[in-house]
Amino acid sequence: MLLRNVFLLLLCLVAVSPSRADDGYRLWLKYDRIANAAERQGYVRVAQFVASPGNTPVLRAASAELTRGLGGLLGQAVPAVPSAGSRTGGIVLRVDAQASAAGQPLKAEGYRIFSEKNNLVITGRTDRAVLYGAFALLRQVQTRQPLAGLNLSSNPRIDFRMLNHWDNQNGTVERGYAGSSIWKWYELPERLDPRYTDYARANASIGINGVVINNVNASARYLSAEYIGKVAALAGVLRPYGQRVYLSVFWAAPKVLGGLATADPLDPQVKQWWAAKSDELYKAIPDFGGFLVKANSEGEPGPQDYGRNHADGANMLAQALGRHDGVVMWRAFVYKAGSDDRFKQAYEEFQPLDGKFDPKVLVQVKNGPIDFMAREPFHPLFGAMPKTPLVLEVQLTQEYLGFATHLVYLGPLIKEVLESDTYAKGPGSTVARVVDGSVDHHALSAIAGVSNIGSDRNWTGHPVGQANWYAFGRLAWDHELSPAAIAREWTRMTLTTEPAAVRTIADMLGQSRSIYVRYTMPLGLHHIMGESIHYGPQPWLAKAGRPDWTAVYYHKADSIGLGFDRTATGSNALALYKPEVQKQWGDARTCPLNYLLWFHHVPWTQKLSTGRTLWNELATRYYTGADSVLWLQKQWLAARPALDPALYADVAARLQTQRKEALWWRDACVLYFQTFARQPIPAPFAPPTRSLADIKQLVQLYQLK
Ligand code: BDP
Repeated sequence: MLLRNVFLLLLCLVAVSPSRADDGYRLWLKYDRIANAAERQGYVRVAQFVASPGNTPVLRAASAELTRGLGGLLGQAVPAVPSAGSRTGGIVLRVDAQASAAGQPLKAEGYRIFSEKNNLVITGRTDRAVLYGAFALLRQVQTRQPLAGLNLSSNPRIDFRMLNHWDNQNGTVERGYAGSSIWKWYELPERLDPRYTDYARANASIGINGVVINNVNASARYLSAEYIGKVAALAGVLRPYGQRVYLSVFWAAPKVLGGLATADPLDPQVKQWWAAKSDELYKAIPDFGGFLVKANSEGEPGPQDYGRNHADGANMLAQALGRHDGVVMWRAFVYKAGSDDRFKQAYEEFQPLDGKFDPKVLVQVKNGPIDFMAREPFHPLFGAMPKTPLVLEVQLTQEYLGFATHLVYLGPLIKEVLESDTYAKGPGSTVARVVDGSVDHHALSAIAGVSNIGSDRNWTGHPVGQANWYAFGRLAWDHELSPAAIAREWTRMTLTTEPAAVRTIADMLGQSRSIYVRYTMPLGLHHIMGESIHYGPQPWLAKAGRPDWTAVYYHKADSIGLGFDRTATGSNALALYKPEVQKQWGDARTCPLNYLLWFHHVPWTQKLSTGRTLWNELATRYYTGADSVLWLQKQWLAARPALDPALYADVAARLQTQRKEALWWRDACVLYFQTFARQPIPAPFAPPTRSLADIKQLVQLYQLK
């Protein structure tokens, strides 16, 4: 009897666990054995060993990744050897100060992969370049591209490719939805969680080379001797993977830590405090990257507290870095209470300072003028500060895009900003080219993504959040890549290589952001989400700590119409853009519908280019947007046979929540705006079955303490 039971139990176990459930920990670096034997053999012929004559920590990391990755993919050991000798059929890592591609010298981090005497050579001018080449070669195999005869080269278009962690010293993450911080400050510097290395590998695989490890709302603690030791330990893990560590700094640190009476940037003692602090940092971390600063923004202290401006503050820090090879990234996310239009404030404070910044300073600008909305016009500072290198900051953590609950692939959002034309130096002066320095010939260039990474086993909470980390890195390296191609690449590496499923999933990813916009803030609506938590709809929010934290400030619904007039008859924020851009958006009759309510107060009865009135179009978008979540569910179901069961179930469940919450958004917004438009829900859509009061109550729950 006992034996029979044991037998049955074993049978059950075999039946329910055909393979180890995919918990997402390995991200896109899965390296599972290629199932098709013939395909595998094709790779085996050209990847029999990895020869690495150089021996730096970075090259050792590259070689280890290749032996691990190829070993897994090919299902057999791929040994690392010091030199190829007379052997062929392997991979050779070569640092070559003269390395070039197509007759052009490679950049310091650019790589080339080519065939030589029946070996594949991965070369570049630095060991970091070779590391990036190693990951590129692995990507070829993971996405099943041929290796034989490969001739591939790539240069990064932007120098500093940064992840900004909004992680706090107490382990929480500001706007983090994937658990707590991955940094374990109380264990550092003695214990180095193995997860740090896997994090560094993932970053390196997509070309990220800088990590700001703490929140922009910074604690002074990180600048203490005790914490510098901890940060140095982390820097030691990231260094072999080509990543430098940066710190967000608390402006008043000289007071809090140094006991000074002031943090005035022009005070000699303050200057001296920062210079000594920089020396201390560089002694512990010789390749320390520099400082990120949020000052005089949302209550943070800053130079304006002493009657100085942002340039005074940033330049003082740049001078404190002195001879060290570091930079200051100074954020332009500032807005004051009481202005007629928050849209204009960063521009008004920063644009006049163009030309006043130290050469080591970059000004970091969010993609849009308000705050990481699901769709924003590009920030008017892009193209308006030709003498200052600008960092583009995008948000990967989905603060305003459904947390880790809604499936939203951000590749299209990031690309949309990069492709926007500022017309700063004529047509083609895109945000991408402003940021990569090519429009104004800057020596420094940088891009930053606010991280969506946390302690959840799968790193990002929503499995598709991984695609956002991935797409950010790939676009930071090369903004010419297409988000669709990146989605396919990520899907192949992470989920499945089955062609029909790859198409289905990439299609879902490609549509997901515009679906989200449709059921939350269509036609250019913005900032109508739940107060403080920024989750769910709250378009009726009329009272908050400040007027520009309400929803009514932005949508301006009244009996006549909807939207914020930012033309000359309104706040005139549109005038901050070049005339060509003003022309695109300035006339309500020709303004693209995606931006309409960003710039115009449009009558409810106004006919739009779709042939519908504003009210009918708005309702149609809310209804079709919410119903498109059903389409996402159908697609996901269609891909099911090609997916790991645990992963399938995880996303399927999140999609159910997404559908439910898309209906909240739809019902909340159509019922609320209907009180102004006073028109019926257009056919063929059925009016919501609940009342505005019902939905308010539901959403209000999220505001309860
Ligand atoms: C806002 C977030 C806030 C951040 C701020 C920032 O709600 O938590 O501190 O951005 O970027 O969107 O500084």
